[in-house]
Amino acid sequence: MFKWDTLIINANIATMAEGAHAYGMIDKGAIGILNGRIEWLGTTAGITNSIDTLAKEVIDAQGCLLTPGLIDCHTHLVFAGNRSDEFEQRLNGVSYQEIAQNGGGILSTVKATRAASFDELYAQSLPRLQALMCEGVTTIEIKSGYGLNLEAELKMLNVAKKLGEENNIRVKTTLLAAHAVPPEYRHKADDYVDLICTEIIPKISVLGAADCIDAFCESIGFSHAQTKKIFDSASRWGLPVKLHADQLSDLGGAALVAEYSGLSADHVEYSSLKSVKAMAKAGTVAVLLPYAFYILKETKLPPIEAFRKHHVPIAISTDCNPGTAPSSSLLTTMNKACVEFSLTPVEVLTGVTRNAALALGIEDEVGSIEFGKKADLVLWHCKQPADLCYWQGMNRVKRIFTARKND
Ligand code: DI6
Ligand code: FE
Repeated sequence: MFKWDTLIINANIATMAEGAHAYGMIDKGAIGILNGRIEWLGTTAGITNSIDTLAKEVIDAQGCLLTPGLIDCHTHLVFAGNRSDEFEQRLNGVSYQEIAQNGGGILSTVKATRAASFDELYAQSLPRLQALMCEGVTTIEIKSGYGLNLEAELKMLNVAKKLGEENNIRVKTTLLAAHAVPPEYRHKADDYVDLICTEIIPKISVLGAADCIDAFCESIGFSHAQTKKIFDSASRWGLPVKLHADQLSDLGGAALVAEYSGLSADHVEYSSLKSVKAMAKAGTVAVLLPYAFYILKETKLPPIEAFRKHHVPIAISTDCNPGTAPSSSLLTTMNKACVEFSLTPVEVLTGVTRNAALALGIEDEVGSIEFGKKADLVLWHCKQPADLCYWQGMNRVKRIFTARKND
């Protein structure tokens, strides 16, 4: 009888454990995995038994880096259609407003997503998921928000769930019915908010179709008061909240989501010091989305120094979406977080592991390499964690370990 299913030896382990120094490195580390859980963690030299008798499979990492599986905690990965034509139009001088007036923007994706069958939506979304998985992403959050009615939002959420069931990845789903006002509610945004609160959220909650509720609180999205109504409904139905907050202007969104003890405030470029303090008090994570910042040529940086000073956990995510973040590369986003936001590689790796888990409320299960946590791990063809942020166009994944669903 073997003690473990898998034993990894001679790995340069970045545990990312809370309280540990920087990456929480263990040089020449070893990990024993049983039933998808980390059952033992130490140094290779600390193994006294004959190695071959300990596990069914022994992997000699030969000094390569081992990290927790990466977590992409904010994506709009499920959608139909393509907006490269808008990208091209914008580069030829057509404004966002003109594109939107001509039926483009979010609403063009809504049209395509509503028209797509479940299977078409699944097929179009799968390559984006696979691209992220190839880079070592083992947990992903996927939002709805291009359906904007119960039926189509549910279709998106069920596609997201099926993507998780059929591929070896943990999926957390988020209802983002308050992403935009659908065309049939034009000039009647309050009526649409009522529909979300009294029909969509209750049904989604009863069906268990989403783990969380999100909204786009912005002058071009939903107001502070409308967002509050949505959060009240979410609270009544027992669902945690998060928010697209203060991306283009300061509507006090980050403070609002903190008021509801929200999991995260996302984007947060324009958040005030008052909001930062409210987030610190509530334990709300700041999810930074440097790829959207880069595509929009935004110049207002998120209040990073204030987050550091007040110990607001920072997470990093792709925002994978067809408009403002056409990317399914978390590694590229990590590089952008360093260069655009001057975050350090330690902050960035923490932001796609431990703090991303915190932003999804699953920090007890994943996000760091610690005894008892799920064995979602990535072995890389490099030795230093900074290599993951540093070199572009090089996928260094050597092997991905994912705990099975029920482990
Ligand atoms: N903020 C954004 O930047 C995206 N959604 C959001 O709430 C835009 C999504 C899109 O253009 O399709
Ligand atoms: Fe987003």
